[in-house]
Amino acid sequence: MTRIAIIGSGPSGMAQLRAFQSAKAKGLEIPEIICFEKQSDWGGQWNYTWRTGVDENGEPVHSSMYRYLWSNGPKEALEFADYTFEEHFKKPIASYPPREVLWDYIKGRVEKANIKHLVRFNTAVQHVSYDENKKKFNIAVEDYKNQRHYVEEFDYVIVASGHFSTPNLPVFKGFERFHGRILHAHDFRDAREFADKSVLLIGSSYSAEDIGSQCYKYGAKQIYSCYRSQPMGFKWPKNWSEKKQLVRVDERKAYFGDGTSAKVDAIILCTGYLHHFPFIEDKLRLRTHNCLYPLDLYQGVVWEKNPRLFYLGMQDQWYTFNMFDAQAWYVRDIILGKISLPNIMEMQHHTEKKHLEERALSTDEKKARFQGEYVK
Ligand code: FAD
Ligand code: NA7
Repeated sequence: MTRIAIIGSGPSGMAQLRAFQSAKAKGLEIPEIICFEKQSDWGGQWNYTWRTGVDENGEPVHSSMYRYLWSNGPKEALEFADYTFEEHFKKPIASYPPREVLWDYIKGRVEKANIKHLVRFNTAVQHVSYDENKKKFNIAVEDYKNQRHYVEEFDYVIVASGHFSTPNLPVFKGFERFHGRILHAHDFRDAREFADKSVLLIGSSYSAEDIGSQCYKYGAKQIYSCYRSQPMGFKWPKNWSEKKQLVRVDERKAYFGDGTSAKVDAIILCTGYLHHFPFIEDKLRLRTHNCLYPLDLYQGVVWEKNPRLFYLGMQDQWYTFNMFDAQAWYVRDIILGKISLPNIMEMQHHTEKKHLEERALSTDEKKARFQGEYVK
């Protein structure tokens, strides 16, 4: 029987499980599916943990979410087509729900579909390779619960391991001398730690905006944020000041590109994440920065050089859950033979064209619309 491995049971992996279950419910024969998940529950980023560093099994902690995180986009823009918020909560809810509410919603759909038994929890994928002769993938995993290492063969592999977990950690002059705490957004959990403190945020994207707002809300004395390319440019409260790029720090002070300096107690690097797939052999490994149309992935998901391998959710995300659904249903239909793919030259040509189109987008609105078109 054809065997499919899904790596990760976050929203993307869950979407893939649901896509196959939906075909099965309609009477189609589907391949054997096994989803490997290194955490003890599904939900990916939404499976919040107080931990930082390594988890109970010694694996890098996956979730970068923090205690009081609320949705940064309206729920209307991420609703599943086959499972509405109203169906789940049995009443209308606000547009920007807190983290726990969204986790509950994501889980509701897959619990209804009864597919949790397809996930092998506490099982980290350690190596993926492809055997050209057999035309099969070998996946080596560590099953932490049963203390067992094993290798299994698969016909298709779908990588849904996320890309907001491995911090991008630039270093600035003087960091080694600084007396306060330096951390990355990935390790930020609770803003109360910074009450009455002066906090410096490096970066000007989602994490800087939201973690800064959390610090403000929970009583930070003073907030500085600094940007490399573009300021966020919002109307800040009195105790939030936006500065040009950090140049250096000493024991207590930060020095900025505009010649000013400020005393700070803690520095939070909101400098984004790396696409990091140490468990995938080189010839199958996606290498990209955070963008809307990565190279090497036809239609954003098909590994062009071996179209039995797929990556879900690897784009920067204006859309999330419904984009993962569109990708998962598309991948399912390729595997079920309902969609055929063009040859590699045509796939590459198409991807390069879209990648260049993205580079020409000059505003956030254009970027959001570009991804909206992609999802359609
Ligand atoms: P993830 O959620 O990252 O899940 C990947 C899964 O793969 C995890 O369960 C992980 O344990 C597993 N995994 C990884 N490596 C392995 C391995 N080697 N072996 C086995 N399993 C593995 N989106 C929104 O829609 N709204 C928001 O408000 C929002 N806020 C965000 C805030 C933060 C701080 C971050 C970091 C992201 C936020 N997102 C938000 C985007 C978020 O990335 C998506 O909502 C979604 O979680 C992505 O789903 P995913 O399944 O692709 O990846
Ligand atoms: P993003 O959106 O990738 O943004 C990273 C930010 O970090 C961005 O402002 C970058 O500036 C900045 N950056 C990166 N490297 C540096 C250096 N070396 N110096 C200064 N600034 C730097 O990551 P986020 O964490 O904000 O968001 C990721 C996801 O988490 C997102 O989807 C949310 O849902 C939550 P740039 O503009 O490139 O100059």
